[in-house]
Amino acid sequence: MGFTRGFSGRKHSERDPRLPPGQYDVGSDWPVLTAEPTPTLELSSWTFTLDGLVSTPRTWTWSELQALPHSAYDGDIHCVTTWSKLAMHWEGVSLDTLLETAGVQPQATHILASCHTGYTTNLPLADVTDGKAWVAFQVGGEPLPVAHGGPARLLVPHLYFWKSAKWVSGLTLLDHDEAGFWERNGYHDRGDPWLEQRYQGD
Ligand SMILES: Nc1nc2c(c(=O)[nH]1)N[C@H]1C(S)=C(S)[C@@H](COP(=O)(O)O)O[C@H]1N2
Ligand SMILES: [Mo]
Repeated sequence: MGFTRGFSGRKHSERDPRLPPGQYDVGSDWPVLTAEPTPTLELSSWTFTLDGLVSTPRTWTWSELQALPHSAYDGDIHCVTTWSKLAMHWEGVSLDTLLETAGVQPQATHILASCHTGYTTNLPLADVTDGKAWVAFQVGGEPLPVAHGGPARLLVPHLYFWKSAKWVSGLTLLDHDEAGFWERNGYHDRGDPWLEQRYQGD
């Protein structure tokens, strides 16, 4: 309550503690940022594949993915162009579940995420394990809209949102780092919003 806040001495200008430095709250808006044409993907032919340094390369169909345990993310997302969207509710399948099924080889250190559209983004394996990343297909209790990556996208909310590849088609596990689309074009390799890792050299 603003009333209580006033008495506890908080200033009106105080930033929402959920906003990383340099970010603003978009409120109920949700900007769409897409570099490539938006695809139309049929659920009947949709797949998600884990390959590279896994014990068993695996491909899931839409119904196979849906049959796995779902898990939720309640929290915020942060775009490098300075907007953040707070208190979202997402559902999907944890990447832990998928990686466990495929079996991660011990040499694997990084992943390169691919999309049905050709977009790519790279991440350290440690940033997509231990409950930090999802293949997400619902937001706010509704199917993920196509413009936002539906039917399914990668969701890695603790990093800038360019890491959350829309229309994700799979991850390749690697023993080295391989730059993705924006990372080759000047964006930071890791993209931690709390450290303002926006561009190479930040
Ligand atoms: N396939 C694909 N995924 C993408 C992008 C893109 O251009 N293509 N843009 C990224 C960027 S820069 C951001 S900020 C978010 C935007 O997601 P939104 O359009 O759902 O807000 O998607 C990320 N994932
Ligand atoms: Mo972005």
